[in-house]
Amino acid sequence: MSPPNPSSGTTGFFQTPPTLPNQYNEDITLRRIATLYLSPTHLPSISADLTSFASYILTPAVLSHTHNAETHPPTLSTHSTFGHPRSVLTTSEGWRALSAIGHANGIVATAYDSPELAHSARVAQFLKYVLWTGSDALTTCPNAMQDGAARLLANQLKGEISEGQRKVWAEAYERLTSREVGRAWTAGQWMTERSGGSDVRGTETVARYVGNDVGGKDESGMPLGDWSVSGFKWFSSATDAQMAILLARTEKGISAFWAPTKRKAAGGETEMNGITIQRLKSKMGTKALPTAELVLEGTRAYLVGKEGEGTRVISTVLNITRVHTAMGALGFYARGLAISRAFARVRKLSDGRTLDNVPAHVRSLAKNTVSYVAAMHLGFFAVAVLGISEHPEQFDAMKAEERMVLVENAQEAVLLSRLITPVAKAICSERSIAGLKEAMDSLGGVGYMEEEPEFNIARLYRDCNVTSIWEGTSNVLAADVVRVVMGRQGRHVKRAFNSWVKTRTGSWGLEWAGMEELISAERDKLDSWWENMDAEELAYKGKDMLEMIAWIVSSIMMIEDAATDADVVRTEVARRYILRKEAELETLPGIWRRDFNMDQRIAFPSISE
Ligand code: UCC
Ligand code: FAD
Repeated sequence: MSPPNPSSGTTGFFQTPPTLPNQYNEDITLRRIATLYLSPTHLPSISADLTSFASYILTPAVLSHTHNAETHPPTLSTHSTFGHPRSVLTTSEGWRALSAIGHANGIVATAYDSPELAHSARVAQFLKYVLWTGSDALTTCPNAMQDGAARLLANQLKGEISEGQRKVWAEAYERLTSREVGRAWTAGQWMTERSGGSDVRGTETVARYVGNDVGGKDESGMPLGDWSVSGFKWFSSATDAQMAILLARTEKGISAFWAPTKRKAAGGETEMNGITIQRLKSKMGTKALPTAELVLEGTRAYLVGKEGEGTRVISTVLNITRVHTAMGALGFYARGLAISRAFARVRKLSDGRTLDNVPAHVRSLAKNTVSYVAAMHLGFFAVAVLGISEHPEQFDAMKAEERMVLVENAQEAVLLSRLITPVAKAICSERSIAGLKEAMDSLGGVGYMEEEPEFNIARLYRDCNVTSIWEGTSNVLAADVVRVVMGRQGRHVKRAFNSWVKTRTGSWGLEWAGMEELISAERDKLDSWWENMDAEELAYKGKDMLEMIAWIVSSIMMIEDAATDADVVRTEVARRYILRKEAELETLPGIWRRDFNMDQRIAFPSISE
């Protein structure tokens, strides 16, 4: 037999490119979560919107923005040709286009302008957010702080503030919650300084009261604030935002401030509001995001909340941005797995099999999928209780069958939200990073390549890595949970969690008895940690505690999901997660093919049209 013709750059074997299907239709976990949390009244219209959005964000037009943003990082001009200092930040066209898509599609606004959805507006918002994250290039970061700032201002507008301040913040709130491109604002969150990001007590930025007589207007013609802030901020990601919430030291301690980033100069032209961008950060990922160091010199600002209570005040922003971080991480993970599935459907071995028929490969994918499903359930439970905590009266007034979230009342949801938010932020981030690494490996060398915006898992992986750092590292979030369970509200939070677990596990049929026992045992163990350890010991074991809480919440929600229709595959996913190692080891010799068949059903759910 004569040897075959040699391959060349243009002849021989070429891999069939994968096709990414509509992610909302294909990702059964997303669709089941939508069904679990959205009432039958709202589900059809939201699902239709998500389906069309999921198609749109995979179009070449959108992905070209992603590619442009990723390959054209922001630039900073610090001086003019003639040597005058200036801070001219230029972001890419792609970045600006993605930001506009986010605003127009209500990535933040959905949580504020959909009163008919009440508490489930948050679920609708974050279903879209998870889809969007894979195509976006981190415009969700300024969006996250925009959302946190909107919630903070909404709360402030309900309280006693001066008429002048009310006017300024009402305008800001309206812009932060707008879908109108050009009118909508994003926000920065300036907490971290060289002295510390986890611990902000060493804040060296100082605010001085200067009163109202100083005058001056911001870019939109509103009077500038009555405080003057000076200092240095070590990390500012939303550097192109129109406003920021920041921390600064006053005579009474650390205080929170609201400041526009631009103002009118004496000659009427627009200038920075006493802000100089010292330099842009050089980062592993989040390349399109203009993360910078800022020098503040006489930045005019309004005090938010009480002087000296800045950390508590800004925690409203933190709790929202932490949910965004969890959801962003899951969004990267979701897209990574979607790419992994698409690739496995087309990549052929020399024996003609595609990877979705290769048992060892499918087993890895199935394991990764189980971890994904668990993290998604944890994240969306955090979203659901956040939503209720923002609409307590409506929730309590609803009939049980309309609520769709399995908690007793709004008060329980508020307490659970305080406990679950840091857990979800830490665990969803860590799981997503690990899962994306595996997803990347599942494409072999192609997984490490960056050319195709549609299949760039390397970018998703780089970007996802920041999620376990910003908005609090995992140990710092564990310390936050210690603060919660040991603090003033600790007794109520622990009682709410224990009662929620008991109610849920007590509501299942006999078929779940074995699982119920395991979950109850873990809850008892957690409770004994809470009761018998002091704060120091609990913080020492903090990450283990996060894992325990996450495991309990994920297990419960996975069973609730599977139990809605006794779905065989969802039941097996829950079983595998809950039994952990045991489920992997129990396979008896000779019956692995049965397990492989289930692996395939877990990893490759059929596409719904
Ligand atoms: O990283 C950042 C932005 C990145 C971009 C994000 C984009 C997201 C989208 C992603 C898409 C992919 S901004 C920087 C974030 N920085 C942090 O997260 C800081 C981490 N450190 C902490 O969380 C610390 O726990 C601190 C700084 C919040 C608190 O430290 P302290 O000074 O020890 O605070 P205290 O004294 O314990 O707490 C002061 C008060 C207490 O209330 P009172 O005064 O009533 O006793 C606390 O209970 O604040 C309350 N408090 C909270 N309340 C503290 N944390 C919270 C909280 N999370 N919720 C409610
Ligand atoms: P440190 O606080 O010095 O922490 C170092 C290590 O010590 C960590 O592993 C941490 O877990 C550990 N540690 C610290 N304290 C404790 C403790 N009490 N218990 C146990 N372990 C502890 N910040 C902003 O304010 N605004 C932004 O827009 C912003 N954007 C960012 C963008 C990017 C890309 C990055 C990477 C960071 C950004 N940050 C921003 C900063 C970020 O929030 C901080 O980096 C983070 O909170 C950690 O603070 P640090 O860097 O000072 O680390």
